[in-house]
Amino acid sequence: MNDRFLRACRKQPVDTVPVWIMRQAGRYLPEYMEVRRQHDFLTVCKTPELAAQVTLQPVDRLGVDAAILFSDILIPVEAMGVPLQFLEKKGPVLGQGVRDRSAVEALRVPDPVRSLGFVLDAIRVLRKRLADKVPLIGFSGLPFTLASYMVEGGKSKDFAALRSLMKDDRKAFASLMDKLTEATIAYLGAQISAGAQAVQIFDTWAGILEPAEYQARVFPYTCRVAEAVRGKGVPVIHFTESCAKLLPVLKDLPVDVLSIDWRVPLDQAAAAVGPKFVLQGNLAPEALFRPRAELEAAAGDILARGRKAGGHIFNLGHGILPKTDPEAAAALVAAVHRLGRK
Ligand code: 1CP
Repeated sequence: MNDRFLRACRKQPVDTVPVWIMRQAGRYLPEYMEVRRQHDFLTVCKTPELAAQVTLQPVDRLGVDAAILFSDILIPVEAMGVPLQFLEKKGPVLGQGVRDRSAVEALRVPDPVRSLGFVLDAIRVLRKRLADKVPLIGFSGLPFTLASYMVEGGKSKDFAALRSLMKDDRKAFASLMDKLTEATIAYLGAQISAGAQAVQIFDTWAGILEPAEYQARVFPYTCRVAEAVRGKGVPVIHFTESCAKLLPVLKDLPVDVLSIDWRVPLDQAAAAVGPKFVLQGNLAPEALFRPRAELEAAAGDILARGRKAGGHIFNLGHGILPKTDPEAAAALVAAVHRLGRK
């Protein structure tokens, strides 16, 4: 088996730097668009056979060192009682917005085996089909980012409703975070029992908060999730989209890997968090539009900076963009394997 990704997560020696790509299954792949012409996004997520099929597409085409389950961080919110739709141009739409105590009280903490069985089935199908070719990563949103979608009722630019709930009803916000923490721990535990070999926890929007507020009102919940998951014996990767100013807080996270967005040079991130962490990242997704020689030079620069960290897993600094040429993505993977050789 190609286990360089798991070995790197655990700081064991590797022959070359492992690489996978955030959102590696998705709209830039013609074979994904072919599946999407016949099925809407939620149907793909909820049909284990289809979810497994699109998960494997980038593994076959790009030669990445890990597969990541095809799903979405918002899938469990439906099981908690919030209606979920994905509209073609608008993105996710979630009910009326969970904006007061009674709406928080109405949320369920679901049993993932009963209400999210399709995700667990997809994981089981994938472990069989991958036959240990590469490891399978499971994932979940973290309470704060899930809360942001639930409170706003969808994507947001200013997070006004979330900010007012945090300011005006501290108890309701804390109780929402509590429920999401319990739900997330159960969901990730079920993914690991079904066969996920590592998990990535996404807190995409944590960077909208000041570090002190993040530390007091979000970080403790993230730690609860990370500790519970780590207790199950698989590596945990933490991602936030704008991590620079949070690094002094994130350096105390009980996780193995910190995924760094493209705004912070990887060696600077390493200096901020110390050698305890393996760092993941962090090529800007736009670099894949550059001529091949420039793309390789940019990858080489990131590999050099990554040598200053406690360990390095190559990735983009955020999700791959829909206009990316799949050939460029394959060239990047090959370049990382070549240039990262030990
Ligand atoms: O039209 C389509 O086919 C749907 C596009 C799409 C895809 C391919 C969405 C809608 N989600 C996904 C898959 C997805 N989302 C994965 C699959 C595994 C992979 O290949 O990486 C993962 C891990 C996610 C995670 C996710 N969804 C995050 C966290 C990571 C990040 O990018 O910051 C977030 C914030 C979402 C919400 C979401 N789902 C989809 C959209 C368009 C959005 C963003 C909405 C917004 O801007 O707020």
